Amino acid sequence: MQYRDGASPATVIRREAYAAPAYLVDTVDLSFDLDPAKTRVLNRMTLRRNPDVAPGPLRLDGEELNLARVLVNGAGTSFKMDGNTLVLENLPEGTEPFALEIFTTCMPVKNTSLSGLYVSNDSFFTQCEAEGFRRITYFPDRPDVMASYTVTLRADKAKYPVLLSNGNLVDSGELEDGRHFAKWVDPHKKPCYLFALVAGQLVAREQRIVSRSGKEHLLQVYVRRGDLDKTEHAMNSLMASVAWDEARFGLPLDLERFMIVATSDFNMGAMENKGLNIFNTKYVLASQATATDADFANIESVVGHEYFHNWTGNRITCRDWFQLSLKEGLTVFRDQEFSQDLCADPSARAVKRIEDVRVLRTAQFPEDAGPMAHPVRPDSYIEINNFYTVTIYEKGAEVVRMMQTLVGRDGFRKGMDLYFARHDGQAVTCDDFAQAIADANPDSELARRLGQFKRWYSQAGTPRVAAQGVYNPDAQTYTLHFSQSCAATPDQAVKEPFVIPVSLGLVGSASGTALPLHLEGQATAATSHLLVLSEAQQSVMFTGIAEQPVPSILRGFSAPVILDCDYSDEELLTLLAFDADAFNRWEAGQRLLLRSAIKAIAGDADSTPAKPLNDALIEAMRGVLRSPQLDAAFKELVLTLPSETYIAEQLEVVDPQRIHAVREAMREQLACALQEDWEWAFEAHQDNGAYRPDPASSGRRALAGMALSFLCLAATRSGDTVWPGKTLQRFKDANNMTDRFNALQALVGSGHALGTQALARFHSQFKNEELVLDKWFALQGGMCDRGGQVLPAVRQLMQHPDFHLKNPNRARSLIFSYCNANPGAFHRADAAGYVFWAERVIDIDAFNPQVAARLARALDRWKRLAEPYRSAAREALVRVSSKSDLSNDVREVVDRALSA
Ligand code: B3K
Ligand code: ZN
Repeated sequence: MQYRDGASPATVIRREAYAAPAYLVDTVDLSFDLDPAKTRVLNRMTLRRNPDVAPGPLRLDGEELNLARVLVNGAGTSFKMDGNTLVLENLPEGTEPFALEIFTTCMPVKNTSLSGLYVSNDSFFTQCEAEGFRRITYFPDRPDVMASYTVTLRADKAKYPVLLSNGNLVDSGELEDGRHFAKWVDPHKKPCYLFALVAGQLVAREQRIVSRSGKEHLLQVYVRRGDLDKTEHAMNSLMASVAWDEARFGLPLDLERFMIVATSDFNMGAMENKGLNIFNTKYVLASQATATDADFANIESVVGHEYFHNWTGNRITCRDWFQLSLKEGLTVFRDQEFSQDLCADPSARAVKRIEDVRVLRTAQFPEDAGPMAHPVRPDSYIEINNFYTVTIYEKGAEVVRMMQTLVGRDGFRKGMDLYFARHDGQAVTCDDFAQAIADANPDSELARRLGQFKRWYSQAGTPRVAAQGVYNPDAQTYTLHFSQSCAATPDQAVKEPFVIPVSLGLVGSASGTALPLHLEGQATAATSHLLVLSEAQQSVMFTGIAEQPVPSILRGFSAPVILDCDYSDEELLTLLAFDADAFNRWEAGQRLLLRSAIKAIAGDADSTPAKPLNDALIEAMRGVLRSPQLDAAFKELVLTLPSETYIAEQLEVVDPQRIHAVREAMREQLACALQEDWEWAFEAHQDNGAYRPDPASSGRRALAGMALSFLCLAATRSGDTVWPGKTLQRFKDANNMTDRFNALQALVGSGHALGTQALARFHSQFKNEELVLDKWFALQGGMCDRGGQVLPAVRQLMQHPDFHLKNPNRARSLIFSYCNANPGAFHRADAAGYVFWAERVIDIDAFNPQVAARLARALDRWKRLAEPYRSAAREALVRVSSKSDLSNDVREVVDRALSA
């Protein structure tokens, strides 16, 4: 394999090879003279040998730095370079602290990778996780080296009036030549990946709060001047986060000042730098005119996520990057719980859970079954940035959730308390976390089976659980037989059984009621039971079951597994109508829809079945839509068809065009068969009051939006002009972005001619709103392909004056929407989609490897594709792989795809 010179060497890093650092850094005193073309960085550290490690040289990481001076205890010293590593051998003997001073310069304006110190819109920002600090100064760039930081920033005052870093501002003032300075001291020790600085023309929304303990804190949200009116929701979300972490986990804010800063050039969502979170504008800025309900919800959860990292990530951090899920899985779990706890009613909680599971199943399950499959705690990597994955984050969160399920909510809180009591201020491992939860709950199933439970950390792949029920009407017993298995993944041929918590209940097939569950020999009469699977095969028997039951298994999606159960259509209809568990009610509907899709896909290959859905299912869907009991948000989820990606995952051989055609036929059928119901749904879910992005009103808007898109679709088929006209009117009159964008999507998605007009109007109305322009590009990249017009349109849009490839949000909005999220348009028989993909991966890799490597993942599942797609996709991968100067990031992704 060939890897690009320069950056980091293309070595495989192995978890087993972990060695404690040879030197510890106690203090770091950084001085920056900020200049876009040449920033000077003076780094004065105190270090000492780690007494637990055999003496050796000091190795400091650095990348793209110009080294000017190295002093040890104030005097010059010899050093050598080993690739990018600065090696110091002649250091003072013994374990006494010594001073090391390093002076370097770097070029922020040329930094297009957005890792390290860079310039965006004339302001300075940093991004250090995972290994960006080495692009700022020479340092042992690893999370288990924790130090106290003092930072002095100097810059031109007119250009950079605001100078921020972690912790507390202890001094500031004027300098000569129109420059000024600010000095910051972080009271907490931290790993260098949590270092941050910001300098620029920014303004802040401020809020003073008093915590439970009576302490005062200052919260600030910094943005560009024109964006201040879009910061209220982010600030409210931050206040809610502070209150929630105190109430639910007893974790207070440990800083006098907590800052969020927004930037429009950012590789991911946000970053939890200590006391100075840096955010993608997408997860800060919102107004009812520019942001959708989904944007408001995402802001709430990302603000929460970064804030919660302050304890789970910052106070207790990772020993090494293999432990990434220690902070990410746990913090995703916490932000999911936060969003659920903010929901007023149980139905909204269930909706949130369904949305989270949908992400897991459409993104993580494919990852677990593809060439990039890796355990929640990986064993090796080449480029750590490739492992900020849905497996580490979302599956990691499910692993934490299972622990909570096994020890109970109170038990989990006790476990968290013990985790902090033991490890506050340390860099630890996933084992340490699991041990604390288990030790705080010694009588739990988790403690009893901890070793086996931890296979969730070490074994990749999605387990399958097969369930079969046997009812004995004479004995009135019902036995459920379970078996579990897990397919091989790259590097892991054989898997041992997992510990799988299966929450279940029984629904009477005739009565539709929840049946009391008597376990053999026990007198409990609950209607829900938690069965813990740990063997390859296991059974459970319930007694006193008076009628044939339908099993409701894996309630609330109690484990991240694929459940195979031979339900009849009637049984699924019973669950859809009666299951007390909202998640499984939704799941039953999805199974029915999926089943119809798969059957149609397998049918006559020469024609697309006009009506893949049978009458019973259509009637059931009508029943859900018209139900007076169910919430609008839940209805919208039930009536949303499984995605093309999710359907593809169920098939051995994937013909993306066939899947697309069948799914479109299903959409049309729902549109036409339920036309009157959609008309009713649209009219009945109007919100006339003031805009509020709460779950109930968002749900109504979502259902009304869905109704519009079905009505426009039906209209294009029937030639009706009333609904497209109404939709255009709504598009024009809407008083919020959700309704406006839903109307736009309905017109564009149905292929109606009015869509073009609306798109043009939308652009001119929002041409000064970056985040709205992203939506405009994304809509067009994700458009339903009718006759192959999407790719030429995407190529055309790349020439649009508002398209900027170097801005990650903009690149994602157009290119990712097409390559990663529009399978029906991307997988073309003429391979032109893949050619486009290869060109973009190579282009972007030249300036931003992290973003390029994400795009490279679009062809992960090429081996499952039917011909001619499969060969064409392989060719495109080979084309990228054969470039000699690829980044390690892209190289690792494409080579894994080709070799797995
Ligand atoms: N910890 C950061 C992600 C950093 C990604 C580096 N490639 C954001 C988060 O998970 O909260
Ligand atoms: Zn995170």
